Amino acid sequence: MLDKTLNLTEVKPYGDTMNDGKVQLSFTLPVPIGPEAIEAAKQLLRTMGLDNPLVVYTVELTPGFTFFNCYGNLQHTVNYLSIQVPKVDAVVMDMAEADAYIKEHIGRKLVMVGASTGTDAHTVGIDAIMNMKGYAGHFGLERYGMIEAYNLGSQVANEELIAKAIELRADAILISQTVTQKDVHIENLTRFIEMAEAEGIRDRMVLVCGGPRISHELAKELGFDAGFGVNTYATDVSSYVAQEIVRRSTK
Ligand code: B12
Repeated sequence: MLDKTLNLTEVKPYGDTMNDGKVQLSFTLPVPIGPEAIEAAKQLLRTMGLDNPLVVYTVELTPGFTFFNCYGNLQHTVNYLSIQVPKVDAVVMDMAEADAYIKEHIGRKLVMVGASTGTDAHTVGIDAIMNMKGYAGHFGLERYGMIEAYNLGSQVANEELIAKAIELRADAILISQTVTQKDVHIENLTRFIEMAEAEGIRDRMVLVCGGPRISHELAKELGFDAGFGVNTYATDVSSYVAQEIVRRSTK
């Protein structure tokens, strides 16, 4: 709930009292532990715009490296009212509602094929969305009565995923990308879209990607229909895909 009595054009972090700007920060400096290290940390905090810098904890990680826990009062503010974030256009339904919606508006099971692609070996994200037991109290897509979910696992080549999606006549392809070092995810997702276009499935299937550094905005830029980041559940994906398929069929 938004506190409308605040000046939302100048929002600051909150700690003890409103607008005190209190921030906690941790970082490591490649210098030996000692008073000079603490002074260096304080100077950095001031440069970052933090008044009253306070180093509350230091520890030597290994000789020549010091870890810091610090507090300070942030001078900067943000204009909350000017913020516009591109968001996935869907009303989130729970599993029973999504199943009922698919039955009523589509009248058949939706087929969804997913994988963690390229060199990416992280499986927990795609499992959280697709596997029967799901994640954080939300069942995965395999549990849905009106969804046929195929989780191909990790390190799946784009070609393999596309071939399987064509074979299964999938309604949606779900890609997970966790490793983003040197923008490897951008490269891999871009190649996927190029292949999907070449195979003629770009507009036949709903293309979704997700991962800790994926936003809806980035996904759209790369040519996907939707993107999901952290704290996504199967309910978000099933609701979006079902409603998108209904939207497309009524166009
Ligand atoms: C577990 C783990 C591993 C395990 C993976 C085991 C497995 N079976 O998955 C192992 C040890 C194998 C591993 C290896 C590596 N890892 Co690792 N790993 C992690 C760790 C600790 C947790 C990731 C995780 O499981 N998160 C939990 C899930 C539930 O969250 P999630 O993935 O974000 O998923 C959610 C959303 O993003 C979204 N989502 C995700 N996918 C999808 C897909 C769709 C379609 C949708 C809709 C939504 C969606 O929904 C999910 C649920 O809400 C993270 C650090 C961290 N704490 O996050 C590092 C981390 C991801 N790993 C990292 C790295 C660098 C590596 C290695 C390169 C390390 C190395 N040098 O060898 C290798 C890469 C291996 C490879 N080829 O991919 C970095 C990535 C940094 C970056 N920016 O790229 C991290 C962030 C650690 C770090 N701080 O450096 N890793």
